[in-house]
Amino acid sequence: NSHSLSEEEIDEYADGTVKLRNPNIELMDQDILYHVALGSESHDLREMFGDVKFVCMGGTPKRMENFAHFIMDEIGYKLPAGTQLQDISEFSYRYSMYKVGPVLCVSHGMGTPSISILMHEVIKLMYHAKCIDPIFIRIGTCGGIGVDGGTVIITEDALDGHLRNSHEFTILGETVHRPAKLDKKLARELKSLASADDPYDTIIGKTLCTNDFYEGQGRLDGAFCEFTETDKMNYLEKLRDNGVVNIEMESTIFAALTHHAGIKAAVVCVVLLNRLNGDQVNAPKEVINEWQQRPQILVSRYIRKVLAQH
Ligand code: R2B
Ligand code: URA
Repeated sequence: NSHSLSEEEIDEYADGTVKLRNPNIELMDQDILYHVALGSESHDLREMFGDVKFVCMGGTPKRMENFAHFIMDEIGYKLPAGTQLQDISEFSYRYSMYKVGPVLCVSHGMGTPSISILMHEVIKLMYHAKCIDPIFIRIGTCGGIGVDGGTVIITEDALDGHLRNSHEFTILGETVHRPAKLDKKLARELKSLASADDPYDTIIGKTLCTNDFYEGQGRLDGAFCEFTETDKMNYLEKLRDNGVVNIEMESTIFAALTHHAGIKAAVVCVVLLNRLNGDQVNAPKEVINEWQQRPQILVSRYIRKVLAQH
């Protein structure tokens, strides 16, 4: 019939493996994933990564190492006798990567350029390894807008600095926009796994993605500031009126690249401070460390639920 399929419907017809929307790759003798210290000929990527179902990424190497140990306990995964968890990308000196059975834990650094490089290589890794329907989840930190520190936020829509639900690329000197779409169903499912017993809130809302932590997020405490506190508050209130509940620095590119690759994705961040009350991140280190486990706990509930269904 003349009914045309939406992009979501077309995804369901795929065999689940990650398709590369780049014809050049299969014509190459080898593909070196330089920044994660892997290669399609130097490593048997299918053997090493073919069973990956979840790709969890977060900013820092340490947090992702902690998550790898945590998820190992949670899913009851046993490393082969006599082996230890290893940073697969150790010798890139750029990112760290740990594999715990079906869960790949990768650090992505701060901001768009850093996570963008990593995502090109991890999406190609999924392709070379022939992974079936991998789900990507970013586990991060953020500033809240009218939301207290310790709250967990699942991103509903990722907005750029102009409040557009897309990511702006500059390619060959041209501006290109790609939709920053996350999987709404996945977001709702994650939200449903928040427990009434959790001693903190888990909410869904819009996320602003910026290219800077200081002036770019309306902070008064950077090395420079050429706006007033009133300008700042007007801006934050405008964000809030548009449904924005948090600010971080990777969600639009993360959403745009996963969507472009046909990969289901979600962003789950913990709030480090309520930006309506200040700019400095001044919660004690132990408190922040505990807060950073909260997105991991939610994602682990999701992973366990999915694994239990198979
Ligand atoms: C959240 O925290 C980092 C800045 O402190 C940045 O990577 C982000 O998105
Ligand atoms: N990460 C951000 O990008 N902004 C904050 O305010 C806190 C963490």
